[in-house]
Amino acid sequence: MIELEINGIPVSVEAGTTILDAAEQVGVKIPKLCFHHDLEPWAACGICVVKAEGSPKMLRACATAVAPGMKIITHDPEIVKVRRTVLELTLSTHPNDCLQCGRNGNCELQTLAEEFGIREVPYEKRIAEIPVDNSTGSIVLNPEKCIKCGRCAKVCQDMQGVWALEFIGRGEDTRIAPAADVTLNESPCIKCGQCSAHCPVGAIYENDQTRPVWNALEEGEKHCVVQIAPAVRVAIGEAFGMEPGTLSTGKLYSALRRLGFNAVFDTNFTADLTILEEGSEFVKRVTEGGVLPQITSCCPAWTDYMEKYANDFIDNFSTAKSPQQMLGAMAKSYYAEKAGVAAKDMYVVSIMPCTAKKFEVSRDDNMSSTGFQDVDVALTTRELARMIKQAGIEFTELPEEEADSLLGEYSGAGTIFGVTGGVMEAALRSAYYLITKEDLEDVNFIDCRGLEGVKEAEIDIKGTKIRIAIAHQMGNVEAVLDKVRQAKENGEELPWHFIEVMACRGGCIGGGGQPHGATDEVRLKRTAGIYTDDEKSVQRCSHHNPMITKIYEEFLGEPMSHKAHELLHTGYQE
Ligand code: HC0
Ligand code: SF4
Repeated sequence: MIELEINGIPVSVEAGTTILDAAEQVGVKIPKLCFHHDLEPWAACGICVVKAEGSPKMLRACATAVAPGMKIITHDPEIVKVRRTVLELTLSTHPNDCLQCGRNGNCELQTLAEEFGIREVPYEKRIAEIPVDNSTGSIVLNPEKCIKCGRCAKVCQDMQGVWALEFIGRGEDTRIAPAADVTLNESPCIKCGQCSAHCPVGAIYENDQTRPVWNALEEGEKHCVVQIAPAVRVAIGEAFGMEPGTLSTGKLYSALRRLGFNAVFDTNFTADLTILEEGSEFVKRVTEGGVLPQITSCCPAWTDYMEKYANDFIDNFSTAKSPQQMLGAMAKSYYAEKAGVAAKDMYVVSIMPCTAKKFEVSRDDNMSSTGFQDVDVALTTRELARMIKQAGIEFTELPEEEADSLLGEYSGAGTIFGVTGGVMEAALRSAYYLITKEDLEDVNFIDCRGLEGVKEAEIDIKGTKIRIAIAHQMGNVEAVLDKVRQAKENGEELPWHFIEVMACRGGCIGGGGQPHGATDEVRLKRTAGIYTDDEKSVQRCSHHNPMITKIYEEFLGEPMSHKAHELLHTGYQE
């Protein structure tokens, strides 16, 4: 342990701890802009400067490790003056249109300007005039607002391994853009939205589609139904001051009814349906000698990545649509029939923790046999939080309601889709039954859980050994794919039979459309909320969801039936 003093307070921390983290441990907050706990520090902005006794120059707290006996001063008039200058210079190249900004109220620059009492900026205002890029339909890049902190590029390169964003230009003209200055849609971007989740200001944000949803609700011409994704329920509370991980499912159902939706459904229901389809597909591949390893396809950023960069795995991809798409297809067929509404008059909205889901709804291959796009609009958790506020709904005071039963009842297996390893764990719970016709005594697959980048396990299903891998955070995925490629090339035994991939760290709970401020601490709290939901569920396995049984009996026939294929399966671009 290293002993030091911060503002005269003795502190003892592990070797390698930065001054910034050591200060946080004694309740001293050092301002930061380019630094984010997910990323390696690179000391770009200079706002975190501190003094160390005996050091001739100020140190950057984010990138300087503590040393024994250090005496650090984090705040004095001279330090505050330096920080103010950093802020004033940043503000001199930043527009003053906070009132119309998507980050109004939770912008890190705005907060600092308020804390420092900035009332005027003594430097000439120089705003870059570069057009807004909304080419992806998922995320919007507004270069005017960029403060060149570099977080977005770092997250895209280091965490996601995508390299869609980088610094281009020199000197004053340096800016963040896709390489070669193409549009985002022409770039390698996979629309995961992690850049928007890490941007401290309003330079990259979700494509706000709340207007068309308001219009549909106001006009009342369409039968509007809504679904909520697994991970939304443990994060939306944060937008209303609740602790990360607070389970808000019942309040969400009430809020959506108050917004005017005709029916409130749950994506967890179709997560259960996905397991029956994808689990049966897996069992078929294993028992009948299909292409292995089977790879999950429900994360649209991962699907985009595979189609662009890992096309050799196209036959490994599960053909099961994602739960979001399945719910749309079931709403416009089974539910529409029951409700006596024509599919053309249905308007399906989904609330997702994800920006790439906006892209998924418009993929051509998700035009189902209903003849209509499965889901009309996908909103992020952040967009729904704004709609709830606009409607004057006090979210924390809402009563707990139930979802509409036809497409709303779910098992614990459905809810754990929201965390890394959850789709695999849910699939294993049912694959065991599908292979043995017996139920597991213990449904908890602990090896599937946690934030380790790649998790592996071997499961013995009454003599059939199934090897699985789970990867999350896009940058961790290539190594897994390479291992499969190598085994194939060398004619060796495949390392795994089944692989789950989620593009975001922690799975969907860490999605690019979730409330800002996710760190591993927050991700773990959201994850705990999901497992609580699983544990308190009456049914823990998808095949025990009574509404799933009913839907097969009444409508789909059996998993992988012709009808199920038409409605619930898809294909990928060569
Ligand atoms: Fe997910 Fe999903 S679990 S991708 O992370 O499979 O976005 O929450 O809705 O569709 O269910 C996101 C979350 C979903 C889908 C489900 C899957
Ligand atoms: Fe990179 Fe994801 Fe942002 Fe695209 S959405 S620029 S892939 S971080």
